[in-house]
This record gives sequence, C-alpha cells and structure tokens, in this order.
Amino acid sequence: MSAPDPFNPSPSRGDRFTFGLWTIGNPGADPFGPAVRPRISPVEIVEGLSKAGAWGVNLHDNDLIPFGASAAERDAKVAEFQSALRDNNMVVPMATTNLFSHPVFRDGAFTASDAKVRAFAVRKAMRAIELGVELGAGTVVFWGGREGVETDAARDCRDAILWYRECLNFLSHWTKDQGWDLKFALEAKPNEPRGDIYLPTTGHMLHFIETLDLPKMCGVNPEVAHENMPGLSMVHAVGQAMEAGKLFHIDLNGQRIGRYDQDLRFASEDLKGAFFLVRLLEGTGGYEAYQGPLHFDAHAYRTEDCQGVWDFAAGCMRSYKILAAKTKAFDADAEVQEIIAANHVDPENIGPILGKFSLENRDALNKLDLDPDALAAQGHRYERLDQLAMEHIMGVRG
Ligand code: GCO
Ligand code: MN
Ligand code: MN
Repeated sequence: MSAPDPFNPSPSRGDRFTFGLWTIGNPGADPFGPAVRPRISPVEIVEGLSKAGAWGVNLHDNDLIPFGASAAERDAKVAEFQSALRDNNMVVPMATTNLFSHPVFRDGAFTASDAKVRAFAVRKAMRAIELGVELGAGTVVFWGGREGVETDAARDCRDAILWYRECLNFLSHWTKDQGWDLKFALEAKPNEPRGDIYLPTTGHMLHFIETLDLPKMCGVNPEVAHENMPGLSMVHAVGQAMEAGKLFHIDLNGQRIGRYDQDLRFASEDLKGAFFLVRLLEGTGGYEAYQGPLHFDAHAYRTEDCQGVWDFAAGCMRSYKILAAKTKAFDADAEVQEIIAANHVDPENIGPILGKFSLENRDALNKLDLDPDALAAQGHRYERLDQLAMEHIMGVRG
C-alpha cells in the first residue's frame, strides 16, 4: 500500500487568494513613526504575489494612480500594471476607492455635511469604478473610513445615513446605466480613524442594504479585525451574510479584541475563531462553500523588511489552507458527527409545525407533549466537541 500524499499547504491559483496593493505595499508607518521599509511597487507586488501562488491583486484607485495625476500619467500607470498582470497570470477581482486619505475627506465622504465634498466623493468613486472595470474587476468595495464623527454635535446621524444612501444609489444606478454587471460590497468598521463610524458592523450594513434602490447589487465585505475589535463574532457576521446571500467579498486577517485595527497575518490571533470561519467558508460543516475571492486585508509587522513581507503573505495563505484541511478532517471525524447528530434531534417531526404558521399547526403545537424537566435533564457534550475541535487544530487528531 502506498503512503497517502503528504498534505501540501503551498498555495496555488485555484485557491483564489488575493492581497491588496496597500497590504503588500504597506511600508510600516504608524501614528507614532514613519515608514520603515520601501514601498514595494505595484509591478513588483504583482510579480511577487504570482510567485507566491496568489490568484489576484486588489487596489484602491490611489494605490496605482497618485491623487491628481494627469490623464497621460494615469494611462501609463494602468498600461504598465496591465502588462504585469498579463505577464504574471494575475487578475484584479476587486477595486475600491480611497475616500479617506486626502484632507478633503476629513469630515467624511458620502456623509460629509458639505454637499460639494459628497459630490467630489461620488465623482472620485465613478473614476475608481471605471478603473476597476478596465482592470476586469467584478466587485467594488466601499469602506467608509471617514464616514463618522468624534462629536454627534456635528450632524444628525439620520442625515448621514440618508446621504450615504443617496450616494450609493447614485453610483449603483450610474453603474447599471454604463451597462456594467458589478457587485458592490460594503465594509463595516466600528471606529478608527473616526471616533465612531456609521454602520459599524456587518449586521448594520445588512439592514442598510435593504433600504437601497438596488439591494440585489449590494452585499457585504466583512473583516475579521473589524468584527473582533468590539468583541463580536466574525463567524456569526459571515454566517448571517451567507444566509442572506450577501457575502460578496471577505477581508481575512488577525486581531485581538479591544485593540486598534491590527490587520495581523491571517489566523495569527484567535486560532479557534479562524478555524470556525474557514469551516463556514469551506462548507465542510454544511451548506454551500463560499465561491468568491479569499482576500487578505492585513500587513506585515513593522519589524519586517521586504523579505518579512513575503513571509507574511505566505503565512496568510498557508494558514488558510492548513485550517481548510483541519476543518475537513473535523467534519469527517465520526465522534464529532455523533455528538452533533445527538443534539440535532427531531424524532417526532416537529420542525414542519414550527416552519409555517397555520391554525392546524397552532393546534398541533398545543397538543405536543413537551416536558421541560426531561428535556433539560441531559447535557450536550459540547465540552467534548470543542476539545475535539481543539485537538484537530493542535494537530493530534485527524
Ligand atoms: C481599514 C480597511 C481598509 C479597507 C480598504 C478597502 O481598516 O483600513 O480594512 O483596508 O478594507 O480600504 O476598501
Ligand atoms: Mn481593517
Ligand atoms: Mn478591510
């Protein structure tokens, strides 16, 4: 008998891994100190990511084209970038707009109180969407970093939400009018750089989307760090988005609860959270797998030089693949299946009664023999189940 193939966590194009120009190109500046390494150029990023086994690269307009560049400068940058993409067999699945760096956005972009700023932001987003389409992107991310306040004396948040909606409606109608079949993915974050950002969680975004003119075109781009900063569950945010058919994109990284947005290497914090997130995305525990790009919105530690940046990128992809293999083994584990099955019980076929209200189902519900003490008597064995998950993660099982 031949030995099974050893597990290979090396990434390849089929894994659909992507990084942003701003993530690999992050030179390590922080609010307390300047850049510590040279900014890797867009062309070098495309080459390096391709060698590392990634599938694509994403960008903000200004990651490639400096703010205020002439048309000729823009076209030259785009042409150079496109030829690097072609030479290295890389795609651009997602494009986004920088609506946060220029001081014009210091009090917001789509939610700025000055209508001229909002107009400038929408026009900038139109140019960024055009760029995305030129590069072949199918998804446009909107992250409203400056859409918030330090003081609520500044504006009524109902005005902000109304203006946010108007701008997104304008952009989605314009996109349709251009004949483009694009998806908009809205990314929530609770704070940073603003004291409080509007629509702070994926859950808030999911509701807001339903109030837009073209809700089908819009979904979410949840980020591990942004849900974990306030101590929320990324697994539940993503699960709710998937259940609603709204997981259009995802920002994978690592984060400790209660801190600034750390954007750490994927799975380097909260390994168990990362395991259950990958399980959800891979669909090993049930339901369909997520089919979109697996994007890492993270950057290397400030301690690193360029070699460290590539170590960081490899680490994100390897950890995802290792966890994908672990979740597969976890869900194939007979003891795991047995504990889950023992809890998911309905021998009297009660589910359909609750599935739809009718007078018959009301009567059937009232007739059921339900003994709370008997139902409460048995434990659920989740201690054992979770330990099994831990032992798979720790590599002593599976
Ligand atoms: C952040 C955000 C950004 C966005 C990016 C895409 O906290 O800085 O996560 O990295 O994801 O701007 O729109
Ligand atoms: Mn972030
Ligand atoms: Mn992000």
